[in-house]
Amino acid sequence: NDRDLEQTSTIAFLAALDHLGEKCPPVAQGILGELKKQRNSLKLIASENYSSLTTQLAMANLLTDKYAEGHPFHRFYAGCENVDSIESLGVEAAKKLFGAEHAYLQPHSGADANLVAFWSVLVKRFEIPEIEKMGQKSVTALSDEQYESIRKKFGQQKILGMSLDCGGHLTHGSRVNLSSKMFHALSYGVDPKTLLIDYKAIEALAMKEKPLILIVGYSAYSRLIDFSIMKEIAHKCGAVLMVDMAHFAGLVAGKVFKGNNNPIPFADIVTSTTHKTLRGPRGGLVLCKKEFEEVVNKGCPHVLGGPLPHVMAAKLVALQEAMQPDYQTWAHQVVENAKTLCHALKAKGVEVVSGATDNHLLVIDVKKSFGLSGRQAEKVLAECGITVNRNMVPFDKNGAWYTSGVRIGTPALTTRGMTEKEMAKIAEIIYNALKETKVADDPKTGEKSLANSVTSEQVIHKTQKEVGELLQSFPLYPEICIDQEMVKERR
Ligand code: DSN
Repeated sequence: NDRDLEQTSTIAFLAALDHLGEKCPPVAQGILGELKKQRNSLKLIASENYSSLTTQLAMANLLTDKYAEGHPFHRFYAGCENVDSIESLGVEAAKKLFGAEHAYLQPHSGADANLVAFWSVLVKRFEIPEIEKMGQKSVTALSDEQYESIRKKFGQQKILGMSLDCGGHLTHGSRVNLSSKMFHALSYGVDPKTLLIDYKAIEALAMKEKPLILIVGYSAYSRLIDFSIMKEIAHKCGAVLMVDMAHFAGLVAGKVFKGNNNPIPFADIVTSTTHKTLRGPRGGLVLCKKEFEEVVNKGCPHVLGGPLPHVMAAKLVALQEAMQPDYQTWAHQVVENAKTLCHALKAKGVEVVSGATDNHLLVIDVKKSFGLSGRQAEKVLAECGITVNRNMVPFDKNGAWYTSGVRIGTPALTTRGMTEKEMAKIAEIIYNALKETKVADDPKTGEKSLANSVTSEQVIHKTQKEVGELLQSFPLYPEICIDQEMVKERR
C-alpha cells in the first residue's frame, strides 16, 4: 500500500511538473534544478531534511484558496468544513504524537510559533490580569487611556533565553529580532570552560531578573538538556517555561529524547518548526498546557496572518508519518550518525564545541582546527558538493557573518539512508578538504582574509568525485526518473 501511495505521489509530482513546464517554465526549471542539486550534494545542514512526496503534494492544491481565520469549528468565514476536518485531525495527531494537552498548527514558521507563544503569555499573564484590575471584561472594552497604560507596560516584561553565539536562536531575544524589542531581553550562555549549559548560572540569573518567560531551546547546541531542572528554575523565579524544540522535535517524536530530556511534560508552552527533524512541510506549531489553549488559539489575530490550509494538510501527513514505527528507527539513526561523525572528526583532532553530541548536530571550531573562518570552510565544502552552514561558536570573535565554526547535521542524509559507515567516510572527506584549504590575503589590506581561501583544483575535484561516489548508492526520490522530468520549453 505504501508503495502504491509512493507511485501515485510520483505520478502526481511529474504531472505537476509537466503542467508547470507548460504554464510557467521558470518555476518548473527551479524545481527541477533544486531536485538535481539536492541529488548531487551531501546535505549536512542541521535544520534541513527531505519531506516525503506525499507531504509535498498535500501542499500543492486548491486548499491554498480558502480563508479560515479562527480555529477548527470556530471560524470567521463560511465554508470551512474541509479545513475544519483537516486542521482538527492535525491538532489531534500532534497531541497524540507528542503527548501534549493542546496543539495549534497555524504558525507559518518557527519564528511565528514563538511570536504566538510570547503573545499568549503576555496576554494570559499580564494583559488579562491588568484588564481585571481595571474592572473590565475585555481589551476592546477599555477606554483609550486604560488601553494606553497597559500598552506602555508591555515592553517592560522580561524574557531570558540562550544567547545566539552559545547556540540559542535569533527569536530568543537577539537585538536584531523583534523579541528584544517587544521585551526586555536577557540571555544566558554556556560555561566558558566546558561550553556546556550551566544550570546553576541560569538559576542565579533567573532569580535575580525574575523574567516573565524562561526560554529553553537551541539552533546550535549539541548536548542534552534536563528540562526538569529548567522547570524547577522557572517555578522558583515565577516564569513561564517555554521550550523551542524546533531543532529536536523529531527526536522527541521519535522517542530518542525521553524522561527529563523530553520537554513536553515540563514546559508550559512548546514551539517548533515542522520541517527540520520532524520531516514535514515548512511551517510551525505550538503545543501547550490546557491553561494556554484559549489564548494560543488566538494566534491569529494576535500575531499571525490567516492560516495556510494547504500547509496544515501537509503537517497532518507528516505527523501521521511520524507515528509510524520506522520513524523511531530513523530518529535513533539520526543521532547515531551524528555521534559517529563527531567521533571520527575528533579522532582526527578536530575541535568539537561542547565536546560531543547527543543529538542530530555538532558544531566544529574550524578556526582552532584549521585556522579558517566559518565562511571559508562553508565555501570550500560547498564547492566540493557538501552543504553545511557557518555558525558562531560560543564567545565568537569573528561575529555572525564570518564566524569561527561550521554546524553539521545528520537528519537529511539519514533520510537518504546513510548510516555509520558513510558518516565515517564523510568525516574523512570533510577533514581532508579543510586541511588542504589555506587562508588567502585580503586584497585590500594585505592581511589574512576572513572571506577568501585557496584550495587546489586537484583537491576540489578529488573531493567532488568522492562525494559523487558516496551519493550513488543513496538516490534521492528514486521514483522520479530523470528522463520523465525534462520540462518542455514553451516559447
Ligand atoms: N534557520 C534555522 C536553523 O538553521 O537553525 C533556525 O531558524
